[in-house]
Amino acid sequence: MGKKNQPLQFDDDDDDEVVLFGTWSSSRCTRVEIALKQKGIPYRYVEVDLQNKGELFLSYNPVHKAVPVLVHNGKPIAESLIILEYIDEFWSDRGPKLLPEDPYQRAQVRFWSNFHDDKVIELASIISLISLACRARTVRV
Ligand SMILES: N[C@@H](CCC(=O)N[C@@H](CS)C(=O)NCC(=O)O)C(=O)O
Repeated sequence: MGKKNQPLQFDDDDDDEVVLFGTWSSSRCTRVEIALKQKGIPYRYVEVDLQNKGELFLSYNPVHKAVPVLVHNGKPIAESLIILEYIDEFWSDRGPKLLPEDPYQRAQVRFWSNFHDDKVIELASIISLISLACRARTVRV
């Protein structure tokens, strides 16, 4: 399972080296962790400091510079929903299917994934801004 904060080393003898670059507060990273755990895929977790992204991390996601990034045998995959599809396709014979077979049910899963990304994350950002503002006010009083 996830081995947090261990140095990043690739093992030449291991055919399936899986490293997840994430941030503890990101639900997009959590959904990738849940998928890896559901499938029973061992992985190493690297916590990324979003205020100080290292060169290695930036080289894995130079376009968006965002977590999560899954590095599978040295090959990076970015964007949480694309990572989930990759996990489901590459390890199709392991654990439960992440996407159901039925097209209507697949559409439902995609609808709620988009809802999470468009609405829930936006709402969470607003709540955390309000809570920061409240905390600043409390300190001043
Ligand atoms: N569409 C992307 C969004 C990724 C994203 O925005 N990640 C945030 C954390 S939740 C991030 O790393 N932001 C970069 C930053 O704050 O500098 C996905 O689903 O993976």
